[in-house]
Amino acid sequence: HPEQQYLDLMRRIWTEGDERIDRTGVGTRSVFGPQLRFDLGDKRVPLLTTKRVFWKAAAREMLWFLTGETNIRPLLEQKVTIWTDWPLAKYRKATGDEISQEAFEARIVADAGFAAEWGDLGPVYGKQWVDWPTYEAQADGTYRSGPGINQVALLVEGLKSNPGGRRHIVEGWNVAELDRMALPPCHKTYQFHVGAGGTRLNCQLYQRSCDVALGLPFNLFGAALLTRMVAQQVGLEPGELVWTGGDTHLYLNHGELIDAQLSRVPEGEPTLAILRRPESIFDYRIEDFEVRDYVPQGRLTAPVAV
Ligand code: DHF
Ligand code: TMP
Repeated sequence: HPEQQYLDLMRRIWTEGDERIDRTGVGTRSVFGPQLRFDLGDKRVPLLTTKRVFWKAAAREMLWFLTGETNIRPLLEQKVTIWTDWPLAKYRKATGDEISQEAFEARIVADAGFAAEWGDLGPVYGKQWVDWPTYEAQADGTYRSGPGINQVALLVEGLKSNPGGRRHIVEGWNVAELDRMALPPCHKTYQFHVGAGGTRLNCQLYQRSCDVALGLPFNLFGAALLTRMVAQQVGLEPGELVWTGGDTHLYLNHGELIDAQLSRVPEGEPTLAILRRPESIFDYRIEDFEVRDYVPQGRLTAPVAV
């Protein structure tokens, strides 16, 4: 079963990983440079069955990236709370206000001014993907900002005009702006590749830092969804998703989830149907996606390290 790769990676990190104190202070066990491969043919999708994964939240996050948004407000309006912890920590630290997560989220949704001030993550994925900033030198030696670059639009155009290209990349790692991001991008580089005699679209994601228990299930589904959307837009069949991790870790306080998940056996093969072909890569809606044959085992939860 393709999911066995995920469980094997989890077991290897937990038993052989190098233990260290990480940025969050929680501590991790970590390995460097593992790889997972998933065949996306026949609508197969890497969606874990050994625990329930809220794939719609991952899909809504991916659609949010494609809008260029970096404020969590549109996510919260859709009840997606996976990004709340970071703005919330910043707000509490800056104001000393020990507001609850629920109250903070409600206020972001209700109050546009509050959202503008406290809900923005900085120039993260969405901004870099569709509006990478440029600078133009002026005659007097100063710089003025130029038009942003839409990497995703260029990707689609490039795959159509030059399928054999080796430069089909969407990059989140804008070195000049890292210090203004709530978190520097984890899933930082997506490279696309047309294979199988020009018929299939492959994608390799390089993820510099990976929380295997909480983040990776979302990241695999998100990357598969992106690949499917791009493939549909350029008229190719989905090929292979290759996932490569940098610092690939398990947090030391995730032991209960890990023990429970490693005692389970993958069951069934979920598929992802895209019900419509929108005009462009930027016109997909959540209703366009349907996951079929997904019968996950029970939910497993663990605290996220902030
Ligand atoms: N920091 C850390 N330490 N790990 C992460 O995975 C992570 N992911 C981020 C931002 N910072 C991060 C963005 N993505 C969850 C999943 C993905 C995600 C953030 C959080 C998460 O908490 N998942 C839970 C709850 C899902 C839900 O309520 O919808 C899960 O059980 O999958
Ligand atoms: P870091 O910036 O110190 O590497 O911390 C980021 C943490 O968030 C790390 O545990 C990896 C995790 N993460 C994911 O696994 N996937 C994601 O999509 C995001 C945003 C973060």
